[in-house]
Amino acid sequence: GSVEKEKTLAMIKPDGLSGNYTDEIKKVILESGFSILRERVVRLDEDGAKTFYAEHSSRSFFSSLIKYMTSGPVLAMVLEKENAITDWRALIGPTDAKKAKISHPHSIRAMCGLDSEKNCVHGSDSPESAQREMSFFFQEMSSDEVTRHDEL
Ligand code: DGI
Repeated sequence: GSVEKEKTLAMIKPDGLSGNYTDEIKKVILESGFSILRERVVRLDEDGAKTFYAEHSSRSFFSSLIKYMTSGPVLAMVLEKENAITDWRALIGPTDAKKAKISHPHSIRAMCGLDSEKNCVHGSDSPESAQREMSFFFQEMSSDEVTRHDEL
């Protein structure tokens, strides 16, 4: 039978793009068995960044986060493999890149992140977030296409 595949939204944040980490990160993605189904470079405006991170709107770091996320272009990607959501989160490592360098030295955030805000990459944290975030960046992906996990 066919392997159950799952999709997730990955993003290389402004510091990752400006620091020229894209090729290195894509190499890790492909070597880890993910397919990159779609990719798009986007310059988020303030409204877009606030929508993407709406769940954090009451946090003390929100305005700083929005300023950072609008400081330069990001690269959004749809990744696919079995257990894509969990496996991509594991690969990127903990939110705080400083801690990641100690506890998860081989993680992507350890490789290219700076701290708890400028942490280089994003990964959806649940199937619901993945669906919302893929639709955010790739409006042409119908919710059906986003939720179907068994094609190919
Ligand atoms: O899912 P994560 O990106 O690992 O982490 P999250 O959903 O808790 O937070 C979303 C983003 O918000 C995170 O990637 C960077 C920012 N952030 C989280 N915690 C802090 C933070 N930014 C600052 N300045 N300080 C924080 O404690």
